Amino acid sequence: SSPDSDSFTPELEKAGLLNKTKIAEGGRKLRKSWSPSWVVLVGNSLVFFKDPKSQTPSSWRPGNSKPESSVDLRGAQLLWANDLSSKKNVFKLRTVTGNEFLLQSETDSLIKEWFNTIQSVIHRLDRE
Ligand code: I3P
Repeated sequence: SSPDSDSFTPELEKAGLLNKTKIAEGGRKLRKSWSPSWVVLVGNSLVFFKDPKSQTPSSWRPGNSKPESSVDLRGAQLLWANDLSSKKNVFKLRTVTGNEFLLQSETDSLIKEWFNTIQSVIHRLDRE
């Protein structure tokens, strides 16, 4: 794509279904509550949507799907965190504002891809 479109259209890097729980908000610990989330990595943000499988077909239209929340990856930290859960394949994402999320998949290859892709975005932003 042209330099012009690059500067205006954030690049969609990755999208898929992961298990998610938020474990801290502004540094304050939260009670874990795992649920499936449709996760989209676009530009400098990780954006969370409701699990599309739990929605009615009519609600799952691009214009109809409001993000549940979104995370700015600038200055974020990413760590494998199998010590923080009884589940396998868990990593922790911590934002500069002290929000912490665990993300998990039963599929080893899938969670590794997510980890590597998010890590590369964080490192790119660190260099800017
Ligand atoms: C939690 C729930 C979580 C579990 C968490 C439990 O119980 O079972 O799935 O986390 O473990 O406390 P509740 O539903 O009563 O809140 P994992 O699945 O990640 O192990 P934890 O407290 O040891 O983190």
